[in-house]
Amino acid sequence: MNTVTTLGQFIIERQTDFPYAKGELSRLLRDIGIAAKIVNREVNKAGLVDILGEFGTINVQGENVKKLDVYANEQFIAALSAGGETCAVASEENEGLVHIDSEVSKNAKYVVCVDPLDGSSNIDVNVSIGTIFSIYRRTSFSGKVEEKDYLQRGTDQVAAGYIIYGSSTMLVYTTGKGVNGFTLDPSIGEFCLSHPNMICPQNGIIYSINEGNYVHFPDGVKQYIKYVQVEDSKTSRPYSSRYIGSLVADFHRNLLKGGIFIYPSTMKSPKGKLRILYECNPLAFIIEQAGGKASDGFRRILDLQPTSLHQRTPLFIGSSEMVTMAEEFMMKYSPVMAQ
Ligand code: AHM
Ligand code: MG
Repeated sequence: MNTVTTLGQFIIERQTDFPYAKGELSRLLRDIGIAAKIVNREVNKAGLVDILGEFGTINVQGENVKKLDVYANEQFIAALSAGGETCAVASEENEGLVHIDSEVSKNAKYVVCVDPLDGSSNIDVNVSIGTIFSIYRRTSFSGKVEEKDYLQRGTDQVAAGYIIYGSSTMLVYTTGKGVNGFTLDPSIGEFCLSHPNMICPQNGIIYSINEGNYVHFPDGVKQYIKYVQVEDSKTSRPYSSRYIGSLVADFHRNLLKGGIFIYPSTMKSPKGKLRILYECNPLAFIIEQAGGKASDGFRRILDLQPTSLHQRTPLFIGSSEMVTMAEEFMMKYSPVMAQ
């Protein structure tokens, strides 16, 4: 008989990976799993209830906020507050830190970054969306958590993961000891281990980029796109272009099948679009743990030193050999951007 390992069981079994752990991180991951199930329930019935559409506010990035984004943000903050293992949350939906001041939480040793509902422009059209999270140890020892507790390099992440609300719902995470994926079985309401030890193929035949922005791309990216479109049977080119417009979904596909996702700097967004703390770092941690690579075109994403909560960076992420190749194009054709 096949035995099923639930996320809860798996987390507890893996607690021994951290000899001095007291179970706080396990409880924190469990809290995230609970919020994911609640958000999943709402995402699935989004077409049925009046929860879609513009919420009428503009988030800190200057973008329209949809109702489901607000809901997901509230659910993650509520689950993390109730769990008591996090003292503050940095979210895409909140300009400043959200402090959790309850007696149990205020001395908690972890801080969490979250993009509660990424790819929100896809909500209305029934296309996959996701949640991305990242966990750090707080660096200060007392008092209120400050922004500087968050301005840590990606290499300092304790755990990171994402939830994809797709044709099925999956939670994928790492604590720095490989990557494991869990699929939600709606009949029992549990995430069950379905993708143990996920490995990203070193090479792939998929490239994902919003090619509509081509004229605004750096020369290195333009030349790389030309390269992937040339016919060459030895390297299986031309590659296939796949772009969903939901980072989590594009990333997840490339993690499983091999491929590269690029969101470069553009003339409109010279620093790129995606945020370091709650989009790029968590996915970079996961891809490296799966044997892949993440870069800003020149530097390893996990080595970048963030200086503000909502800071952006260009992102080249996926199969290691593809990312290395794209970096070579950047160095050759856009060397001035390396500074
Ligand atoms: P969001 O956090 O506001 O949803 O924006 C992030 C999304 C990513 O999911 C996706 O990769 C990217 O924005 C798509 O941007 P574009 O429409 O410019 O291609
Ligand atoms: Mg986002």
